[in-house]
Amino acid sequence: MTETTALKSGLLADIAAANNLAAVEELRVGALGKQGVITALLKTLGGMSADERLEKGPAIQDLRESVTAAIAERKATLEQAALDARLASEKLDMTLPADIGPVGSVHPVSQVMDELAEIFADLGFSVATGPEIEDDWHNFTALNIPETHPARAMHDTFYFPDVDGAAQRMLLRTHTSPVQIRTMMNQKPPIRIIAPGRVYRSDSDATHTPMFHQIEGLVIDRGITLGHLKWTLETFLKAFFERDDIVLRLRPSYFPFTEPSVEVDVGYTMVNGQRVIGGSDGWLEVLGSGMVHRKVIEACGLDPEEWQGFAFGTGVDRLAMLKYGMTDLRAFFDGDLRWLKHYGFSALDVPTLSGGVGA
Ligand code: 2NM
Repeated sequence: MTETTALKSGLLADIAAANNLAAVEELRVGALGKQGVITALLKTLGGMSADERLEKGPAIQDLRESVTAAIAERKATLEQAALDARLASEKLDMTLPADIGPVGSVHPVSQVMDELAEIFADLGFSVATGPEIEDDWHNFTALNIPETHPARAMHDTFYFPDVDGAAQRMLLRTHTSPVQIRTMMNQKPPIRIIAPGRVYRSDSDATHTPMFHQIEGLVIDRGITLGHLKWTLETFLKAFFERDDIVLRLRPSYFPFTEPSVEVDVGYTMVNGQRVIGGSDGWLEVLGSGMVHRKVIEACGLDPEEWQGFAFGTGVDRLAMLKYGMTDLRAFFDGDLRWLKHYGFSALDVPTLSGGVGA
């Protein structure tokens, strides 16, 4: 065996035995690096006679090629093994249940707001929003609420301190009606909107919290009548309570911003000592409504001879209590995890008309 063949079999055996990339690299430097044995042999070719080069050259070239190929192959094998090991150690079984610790829930107020948006979207209404800090004009004046109206008394409204030079006194909106005012001023009729959101009144007992949630609706078009109002509210209440035996009772009432004004009661039945919506054993007041007062339409820059409409309003918190059976309003805002777990909804139970709004 020549020196070259011996060197070749020795190097190939070493390469095959190298069990990590660092060892392969060490062999490569030792053989093919600047000071490597093969590099040294290649350098001897230059000093050989033509005959000697013809005799020894092919074996040296073969040695270089074989060792280069063996190193590349061993390197690739070890890299693939390292990748396989890493993939195996980092494997995640996506079919296992996720362990994400305590899970939150959707608050009944949010759930009911989503249900209402879904129901009214189906009737062609869009959702409108506006500022919770309002001025006197949008919250009262435009709604035909005169300076002397009791709703303006200090004990009901949270006013901000007067600011010198300010055009108007600012307040926390007492209802979402200013959203309807802003919409009528900025959007051309026909208008079909609902305005859900937080409202504030200086009032606090078992059935009142200083902040609560309201939803109001507004339709403005030509030739709108009380009949449209009644159909809309009946359709809404049937969808919301998910019952066909909903009975409405309309009573004449008074609001400064509607004429005529109508209070809407919904019938209930006693089941195991509990009031259940449906039937007509007794009545619960659920909505205020009416035909929008012509002074309100005028205040928004519209001609009341051309445009008429109806509006309605109700408390979201109260609707949630009626549908889901809570008895104490104050618990809504206590942030008690046990209450939230009991009355909360899964984030995945999105209300849909096909699947049931109160999933
Ligand atoms: C209610 C009851 C009756 C109402 C009226 C208006 C507006 F801006 F169009 F005049 N918005 N909301 C309204 C009418 C609200 O809540 C009990």
